[in-house]
Amino acid sequence: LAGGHNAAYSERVSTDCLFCRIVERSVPATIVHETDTVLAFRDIDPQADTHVLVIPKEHHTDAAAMAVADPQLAGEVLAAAGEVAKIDGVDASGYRLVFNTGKDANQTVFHVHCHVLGGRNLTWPPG
Ligand code: DGP
Repeated sequence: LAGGHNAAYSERVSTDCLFCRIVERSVPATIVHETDTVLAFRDIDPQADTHVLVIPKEHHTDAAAMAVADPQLAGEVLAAAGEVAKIDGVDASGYRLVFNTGKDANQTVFHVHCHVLGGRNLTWPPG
């Protein structure tokens, strides 16, 4: 493995990962909420008045992989998404949580992130 790290280390931290760099503050982001295990920051290309990404600080590729590896952490990401909705004042009006997963969903960053979208009427089905 690159750098001689073992598999367990590689699952926690990916030096090639943009969102791991945001966690370590070497890439700037507008942070709206943080816990010991989770970070929430505004999307660089917002698709609604509220568009925040909630990520676990630990590197996992997608939502299912995170839930299998660490169910508690998956719950903490969802709880933080609820906190973000409260912070932005969209908890009462409603919001959408999205985990794009894989090619057909256009996942572009392979560090799991929950999109919190709100502040407008979100149409269904999504595109
Ligand atoms: P997805 O398609 O689900 O993988 O969404 C990735 C999102 O990440 C996309 O909405 C744009 C956002 N994004 C990409 N690069 C950056 C960045 O450097 N900073 C921030 N804040 N968001 C980013």
